Amino acid sequence: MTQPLNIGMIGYGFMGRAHTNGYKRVNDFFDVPYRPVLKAACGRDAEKVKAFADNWGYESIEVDWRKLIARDDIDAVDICTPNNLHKEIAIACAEAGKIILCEKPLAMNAAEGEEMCQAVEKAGVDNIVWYNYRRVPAVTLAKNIIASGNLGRIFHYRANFLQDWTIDDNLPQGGAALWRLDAAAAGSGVTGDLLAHCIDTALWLNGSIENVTAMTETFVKERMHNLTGKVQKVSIDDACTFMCRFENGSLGLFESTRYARGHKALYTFEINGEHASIKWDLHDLHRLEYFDHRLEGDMRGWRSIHVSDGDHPYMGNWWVPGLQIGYEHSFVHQVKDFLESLGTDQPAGPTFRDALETQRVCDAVLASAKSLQWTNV
Ligand code: SOE
Repeated sequence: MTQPLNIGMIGYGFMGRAHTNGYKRVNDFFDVPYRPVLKAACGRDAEKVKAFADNWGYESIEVDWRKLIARDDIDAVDICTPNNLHKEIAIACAEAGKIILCEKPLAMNAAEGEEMCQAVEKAGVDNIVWYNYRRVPAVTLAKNIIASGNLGRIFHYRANFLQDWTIDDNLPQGGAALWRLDAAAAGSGVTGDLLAHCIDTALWLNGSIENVTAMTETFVKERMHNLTGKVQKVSIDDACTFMCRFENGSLGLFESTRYARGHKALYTFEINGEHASIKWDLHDLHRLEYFDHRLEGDMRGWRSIHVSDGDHPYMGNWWVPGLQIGYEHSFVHQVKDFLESLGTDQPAGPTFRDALETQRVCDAVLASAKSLQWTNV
């Protein structure tokens, strides 16, 4: 029997839409024990939140997140606000006994994240953070291949997340659309927004990171602030590059920027092991590239696995073998795994605790960029 699970969504931007699509689609394709019900959407602007609710099918709206959390008919709260509100809302949700799905990064920094972890663990509420790329079938397949020991000893982990949307000096910072450029709302720039994805995947695929050395740059030093109307200092990192050492002895190299002209969302990673290597590219997200040194001479070479067969992760529930799926399906998969895990002792990660580890790496990266020293995580 499928039980209803009443969702309260806080925030209605890009992520509010991506998550809602996940709630709406999941039961059409997966046999899970719960059926998300779009109970209420919440945002400060009543007109805008009403338009979102009407468009996506939420039954009601709230303009005060505290009222949403106080409602008895809300089982799970999805936090899709700017990062500076995650902690307060998550702790209030935990105290109210709500299930929590929080947008990444978990918090503004690790200290806040630790408080959030303690709150959910004390309350015993199920929780998850939306690091969605884990659930792209090709990335899940990479996880399975690595976990089977197929690559042997790992030597290198390399990841990039490149964009170009902030190059214009006249782009303002702050406000509903551009809070990612405002350190007071976002905490950091590309480190928390983009590298956090790369770090989450890396920790999942390759284990803990011991220490880092990093470099950041803010290319445009001042921007008009949408909330004050004044030209203000830009305090986020526009670009960040770091090297690290993983606990398994492998070396990591990560780069992220919003100044790579021509790249819109180029997330790539490559892992080189003793026997085999794998690489993945978000722009070709259904493919996993694999090289196996153990294959005989003529047959040795890079293989491009089209991760669309019925026995590939998640794919048996979609179309027929060979037909691919896309970005939005990673959110459907996250909802599916989360619903299956509810109330069990096998949480679908990344939990708040898992995401705190990513946050600690981000903090170490930013501290290293400031001190110009190697920094322990
Ligand atoms: C930023 O442009 C952004 O939308 C991130 O916030 C998302 O997390 C990332 O998946 C795509 O880029």
